[in-house]
Amino acid sequence: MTAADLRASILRHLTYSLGSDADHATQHDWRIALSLAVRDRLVESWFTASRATRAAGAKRVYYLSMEFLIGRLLEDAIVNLRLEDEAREALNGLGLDPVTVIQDEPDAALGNGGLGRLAACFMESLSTLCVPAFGYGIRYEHGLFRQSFEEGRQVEAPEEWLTQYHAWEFERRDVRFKMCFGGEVVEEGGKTVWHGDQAVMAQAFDTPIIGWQGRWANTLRLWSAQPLHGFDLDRFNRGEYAAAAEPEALARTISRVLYPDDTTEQGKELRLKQEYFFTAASLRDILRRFEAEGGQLADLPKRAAIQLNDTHPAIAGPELVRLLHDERGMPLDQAIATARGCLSYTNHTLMPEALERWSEGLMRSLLPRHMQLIERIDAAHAAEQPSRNVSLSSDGEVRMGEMAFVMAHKVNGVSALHTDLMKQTVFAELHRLHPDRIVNETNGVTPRRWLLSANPRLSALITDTIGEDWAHDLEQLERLEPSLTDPAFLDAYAAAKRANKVDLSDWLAAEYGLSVDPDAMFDVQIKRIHEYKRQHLNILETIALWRDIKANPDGDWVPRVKIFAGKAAPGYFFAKEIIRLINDVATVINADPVTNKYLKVIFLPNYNVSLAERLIPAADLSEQISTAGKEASGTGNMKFALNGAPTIGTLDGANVEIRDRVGARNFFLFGMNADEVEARRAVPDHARQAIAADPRLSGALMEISRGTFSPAERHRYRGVVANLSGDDYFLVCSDFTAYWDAQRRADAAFADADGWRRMAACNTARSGWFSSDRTIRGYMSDIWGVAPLDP
Ligand code: NBG
Repeated sequence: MTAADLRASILRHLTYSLGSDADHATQHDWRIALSLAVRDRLVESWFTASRATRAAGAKRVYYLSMEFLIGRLLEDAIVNLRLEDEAREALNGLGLDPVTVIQDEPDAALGNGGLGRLAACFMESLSTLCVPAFGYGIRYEHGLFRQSFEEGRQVEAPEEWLTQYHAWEFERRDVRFKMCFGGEVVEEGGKTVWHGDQAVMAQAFDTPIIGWQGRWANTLRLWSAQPLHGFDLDRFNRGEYAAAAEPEALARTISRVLYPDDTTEQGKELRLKQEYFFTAASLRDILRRFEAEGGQLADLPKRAAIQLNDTHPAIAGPELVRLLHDERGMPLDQAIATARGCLSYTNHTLMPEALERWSEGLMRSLLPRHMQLIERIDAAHAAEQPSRNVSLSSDGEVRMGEMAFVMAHKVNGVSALHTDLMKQTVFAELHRLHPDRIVNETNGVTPRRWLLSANPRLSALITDTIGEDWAHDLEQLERLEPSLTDPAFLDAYAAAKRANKVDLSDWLAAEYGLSVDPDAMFDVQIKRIHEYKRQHLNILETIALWRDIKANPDGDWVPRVKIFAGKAAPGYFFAKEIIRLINDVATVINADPVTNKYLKVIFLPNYNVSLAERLIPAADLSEQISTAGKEASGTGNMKFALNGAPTIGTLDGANVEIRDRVGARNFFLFGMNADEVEARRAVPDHARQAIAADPRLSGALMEISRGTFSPAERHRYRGVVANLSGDDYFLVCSDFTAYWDAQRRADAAFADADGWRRMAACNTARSGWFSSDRTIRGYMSDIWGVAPLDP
């Protein structure tokens, strides 16, 4: 396709799809017209892919996930279709600025954090690798809330991404399933039948996800909840307008909002309904497709690999058994074995509060047949494993992690350390019974979005140096190794980073009126706000540094800009306190004329995928400072390393594997490891001891206590200080001194400009293994048993 073809197509869509006249078209109109023109190109690959899959009778991957944090799609599609030059030329020719048009797209935030973004990276890699796959999830009307600050406090507003026309999706009015809840289970003619008493319709919306070079596209199928019948005309005619619309409003509630929390349960009943709704609709769709293609039920595992992304879709176990046994007459044992042959489960966290449990009472009232089947599955497992010491429900609760484990043929962790800890802790007993079931698949990120399109300058340098195959074969980055001692390469590498930092500085100035020095170290911590991720460790170190600079303003300080971004769950009080504290500290430090040229603190609002794409290429230092044993993997850590920001971090999650690959000299390690964390926690008074031993730490805590950052309300952070100097479960104080020392090592390293650029470039050259293409290949061979197709 030439630029002229694309331009013609844009104009055609502007006129005939949007009914808009070029003379009066808005930015939004042009963006939609461009999106539709690009979408036309990808539909061809989409059809080719599904024809090839049917012709080969190939096994498909079904990725069930409550979250797909896809972000913007237009640029991804343009890059993967290799239309960058054509799009730029066509838009310029129409008098439009390509960057502004692309940035006009809302960021689809249908996820909370790492788990949802991983699902989006996986979808892109599955298409890149030409693996037949569907992603299944929920088409939330409101994605993750929009965050702003009022006097430093987080304020949440609904995300309205769907108020704009969503150009990428196709509504499938013919793909609708009736989903039931509640009711009763009866025996009818020797069969067990569940009669639900509430029902909603699950309506499919499809978004094609295009892979590298447009060779293949898979479908992201999101379910929207709709009423079975329109509205109540009788009531409407009686003038009861609100009541007439009630059934519709109730039905739609199910796909209204994404639960803004990745660690605790909320709105229990509605959440369980959401889980069942999308899981059951997806299974119905999978079986319909399988039967339409003439498959014999016993062969289902040969044709369908169903991946459960965390426990949210774990109800798939009993539901699939129900569909096979109750609805299709397969004997129960065989139904369990068949379901297990299809299902596999990824665990994404060991945090106890995130391992879902549902009260048996709620389960019985919402999903009465499933509760019976869970008991049958448990009994069958007990019969197979007489020495078992674990059951699917206890203390009146159904344990979804155990259930997913028992119903899966493979269970995976997301980094080497996390997988080991799974075996030793939460799944120790089940691992003893099924020693071959747990496998590791260390996470990865798609290099197309996270390097090629997010960082065009570095990408161009890499392509100039080793050719362009790295974009789909990231381990080729190793071939940069000889250039790591080439001054010309390192100069160009440093120039690309500096230009990215200038871009970010300009944007910070334009958007927020902040002025930062692009030659300072950009030290970045961006992720959900959570105590285990320890943003408060970072801010304590910032306060201590500020005090040291103040005490010795003529010292040889390395200028730093501390950048934070991230959302706290609305109900997570302590995390919101941390946000407010960072904002308060920023206000005081940024206004200090003595320290100003050395230290700035910025908390950017409304962190999302697009903001990450802007920050990561400009970062110098990547903060990955979780309490060891708590971060399952991390994927931001990989994006930073790939973009040449060395990590300051603990031996946690995938940090361990990143350090092994980039080399210990190119990673600022500090702190206790997972075993030491457990031992330290057993020391009574560990926090007080740590505070007494480090005057910098006690000084920083003292500033907070005395109200330096909250002059109008001196005791504002009493709770934070009490937590840190008391229980300090996440061992912020005990790791503080080691963290401080690591930061000073980072300063010294940064002051040596040549050494630093080599270290940064080493991170890029040695991070090729962290591609989600590699992760997907691992799932294909270890879990799914699927092969790529050749379109
Ligand atoms: C998150 C972990 C991260 C991990 C991602 C993706 C949840 C429940 N877990 O460490 O906290 O990288 O999953 O695996 O979101």
